Amino acid sequence: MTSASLVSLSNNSSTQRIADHLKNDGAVIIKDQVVSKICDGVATDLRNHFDSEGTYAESDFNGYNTLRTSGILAKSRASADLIGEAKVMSVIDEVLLPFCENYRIGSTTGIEILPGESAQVLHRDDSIYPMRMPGMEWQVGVMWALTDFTVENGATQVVPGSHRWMSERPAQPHEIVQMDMQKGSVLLYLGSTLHGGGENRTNQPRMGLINTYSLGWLRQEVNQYLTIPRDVAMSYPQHIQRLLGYQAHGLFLGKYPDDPDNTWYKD
Ligand SMILES: O=C(O)CCC(=O)C(=O)O
Ligand SMILES: [Fe+2]
Repeated sequence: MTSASLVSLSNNSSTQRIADHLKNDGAVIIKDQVVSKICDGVATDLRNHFDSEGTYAESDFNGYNTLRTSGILAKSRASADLIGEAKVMSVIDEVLLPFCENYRIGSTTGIEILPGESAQVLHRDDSIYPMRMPGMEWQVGVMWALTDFTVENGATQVVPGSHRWMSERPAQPHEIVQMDMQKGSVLLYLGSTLHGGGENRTNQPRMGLINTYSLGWLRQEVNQYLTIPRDVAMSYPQHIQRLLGYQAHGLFLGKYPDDPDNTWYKD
């Protein structure tokens, strides 16, 4: 196994190459995966939400100089181009489909780190699930840069290789990596990889959108059925409906009467 580092790959890299880095290193960046216009559209849609409700989630974990807004598909139609982005989905397929038939959105969260915010505690997003099984991943996190991310303005900190640590210990400073990524670039990281928001030492905000995707037989981090009104969910293309959870896992788990794919369910 090669040693772990965080690499930034060009957007014409193969799905396999990107997935290999994600699995080996615990995280990987794809540069310029979408045009900045898409990010600007999402940022514009979320602006009012950041301003009106962005402080509601303040906490020791989330910070007190960071605005957050969630349930993004109810707030930004443009976000579907990021949440269901084809290349990212193909990479997640490689990581999660060995362990499930389909996967879904766990959470969708806009995060604006304001000037003066300190670094977030390093954590594993999959600690919401009360067990770990070495070699098996529960979820993948995807952080889209909606503005340029820099080491100075709070680019996400990552500890490459930490998904393989067998016991808990604090990361040493030399193990923590922070990399710039331009608007439209995307950081993919395993649910078991230590990471956290960076310190913002500039006078400009840093805005990103984190979406998590978890195995289809796990409970979703955020209950999407009670978060995204059903008529809004149904107004999206089918691949987005599926990601929200409108699909069974196999024939039996999560079945529902009007599932277009599951004609077996007639109860
Ligand atoms: O804002 C970031 O860069 C990371 C935030 C994060 O990891 C989290 O809130 O779980
Ligand atoms: Fe996180």
